[in-house]
Amino acid sequence: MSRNFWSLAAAMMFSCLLSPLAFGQANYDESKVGTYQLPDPLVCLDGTVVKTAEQWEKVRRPEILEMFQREMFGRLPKELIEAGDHPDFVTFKVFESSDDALGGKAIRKQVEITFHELDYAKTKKETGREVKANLLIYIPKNAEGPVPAFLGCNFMGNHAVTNDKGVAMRSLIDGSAHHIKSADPNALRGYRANRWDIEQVIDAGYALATIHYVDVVFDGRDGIGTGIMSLYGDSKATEERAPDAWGAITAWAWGLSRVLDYLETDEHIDATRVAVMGHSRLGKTALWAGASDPRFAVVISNNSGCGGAALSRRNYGETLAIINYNFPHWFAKNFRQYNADPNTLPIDEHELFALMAPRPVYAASAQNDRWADPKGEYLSVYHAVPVYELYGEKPFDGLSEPAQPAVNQPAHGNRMGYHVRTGGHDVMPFDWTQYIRFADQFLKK
Ligand code: GTR
Repeated sequence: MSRNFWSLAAAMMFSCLLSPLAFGQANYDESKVGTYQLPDPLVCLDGTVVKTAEQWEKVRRPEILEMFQREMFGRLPKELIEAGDHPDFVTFKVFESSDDALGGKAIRKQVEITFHELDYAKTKKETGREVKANLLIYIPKNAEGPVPAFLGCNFMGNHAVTNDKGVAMRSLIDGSAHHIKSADPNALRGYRANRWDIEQVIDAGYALATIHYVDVVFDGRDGIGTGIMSLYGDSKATEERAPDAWGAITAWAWGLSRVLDYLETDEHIDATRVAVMGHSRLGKTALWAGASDPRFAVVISNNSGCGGAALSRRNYGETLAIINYNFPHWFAKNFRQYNADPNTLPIDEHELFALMAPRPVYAASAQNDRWADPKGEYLSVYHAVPVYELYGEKPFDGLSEPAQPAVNQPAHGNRMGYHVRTGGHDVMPFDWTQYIRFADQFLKK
């Protein structure tokens, strides 16, 4: 084993152990979860009960979206809201492509995304303050195009999702989830290939698109104000930002929407058929991207846990107090108000799922990933069902019961899906098989 291997392993173990140790005991006893009452997604702030999809879309959905922005994830800066989709200060350049990738099965494309200062369209000047991100895309060669796609952020760089030596490195090792430092930039090449079953995706006729989230904003306590946050908004450090200003998850999600802007221009991809998917903190990001940008056709959360798929009101595994302490940069500062008593939060995560309706949405848990509260992840899906029913979508049997579907027995309903598999916090080929099977119902012509 190389020294690099051991320093990587030590760094990973340290970062995994840190959170639970620093915060005393997380509860893993179902009898101590506590009693709670979830906010009703179908009751408006003025007490009106939502009876139609139209009322949901006009009144209640905007109310819930506003509360998620204000109280939890934080708002985009005004100028980004005003710029909408396809902002003229974000540009794309294909800098590499090959039609002989993955043993000849796939086309590989690499696109440099440049986030410019706001007045770029006027000045056309590169000021040296641009932020750049690399987008990696694999497109199946044997499928009739334009093809549907899976899109997600990755943790350790595009070169870490595959052993394909053609993938450019954007060097950034610092600031990725596990703070791995190594003198050898190649140390991470293929390091996370196990989580990205690209062959399975390609063989199923989907493209795969991914960016390294750290290209957008650094993932660390001092991440606020870095990356694109240094270009847009008030660029203040974590503790100085406005209570409802964006956290890193909002920035990463906005980055995913910009990737979708690019995909809309790519002749190989049908951008109306893109599933946004993410694991863990990037699963939280995928959910928030899906809620914020209705162009995402399918939304998938893999083991996203607290602040993602899991109900905040259940005292099981990671809690709001723990997550806000460990990761103060992920959410709006307002979110911390609910540390002591999540029951006072005006929203809960079932309503994040409801924001996707009627688009297909999926949550996956892992049996040993108790930190993420698998049952709480299921209950969010279950409690979003009434909103989907406004659209006449009868949920599949397995999703109409408060009891979690059995382990390794995916419940794929009409537009909602869930599974819990054996194993731990990870993305496994089994997970991809389910996502493809679920997505096939909606994204295959
Ligand atoms: C953990 C964190 C989780 C989850 C995970 C990850 O430390 O407590 O909420 O997001 O990191 O992203 O890997």
